Amino acid sequence: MLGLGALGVAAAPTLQRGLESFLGSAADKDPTGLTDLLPNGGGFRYYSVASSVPHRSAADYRLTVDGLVDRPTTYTLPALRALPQTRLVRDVQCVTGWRVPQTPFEGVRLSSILDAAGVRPSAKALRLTCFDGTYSESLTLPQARRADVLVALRMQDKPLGHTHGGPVRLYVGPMYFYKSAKWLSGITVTDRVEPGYWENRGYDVDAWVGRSNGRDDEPTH
Ligand SMILES: Nc1nc2c(c(=O)[nH]1)N[C@H]1C(S)=C(S)[C@@H](COP(=O)(O)O)O[C@H]1N2
Ligand SMILES: [Mo]
Repeated sequence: MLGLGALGVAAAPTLQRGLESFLGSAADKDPTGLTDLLPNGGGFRYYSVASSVPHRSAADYRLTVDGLVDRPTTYTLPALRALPQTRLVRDVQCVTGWRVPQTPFEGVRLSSILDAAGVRPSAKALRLTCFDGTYSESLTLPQARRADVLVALRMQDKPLGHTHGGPVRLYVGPMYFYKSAKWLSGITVTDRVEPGYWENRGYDVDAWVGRSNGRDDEPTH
């Protein structure tokens, strides 16, 4: 009882603040799971909203594709490696401000995984889940089918290490880095967008870099 009461008191001022000040304080305090600068991380920061994340080896990793598809599929890591690989080099941009220029990512286009599964006509979106047991993300089908969205197996021309979400993470090139779910374990095709972890906490579902989360970097004419 005492614990619940204390929680209520602590939560009230937070709820009274609007989204803008939430996002403002987000930029200051960087609440999106930052724990530390990675040693030799080349500017990357380590993020995890889960306090500990199990390791998945090349032998025990699985990615399931299910939901509104004709052919639900489970991929092993060798199966993903055997598919055609696409390499993209873009700037990584976290919504809290840090940026890593020209970072190579390599993996299987999400669109080809969706085509192989046979997406049903009623489908509208994807729910992405992670083997940390906590994080989730979402994409609309048109977003997921873009050529710059990958199921990534490599980053910086190396196999994805555990800290960066290995062995497999999502890579959403045109969006803020929170869309790029680490430790990817599930792709479920759904009939509507189900907001992900940070989106349930005030961040934009459509997270285009420079055109979301209170930013509008379009040049004025
Ligand atoms: N599973 C999971 N994926 C995640 C996150 C997380 O906490 N858990 N954080 C996101 C955020 S906010 C960022 S900026 C990037 C950070 O990726 P990095 O740890 O490889 O730098 O991962 C994104 N994907
Ligand atoms: Mo982030």
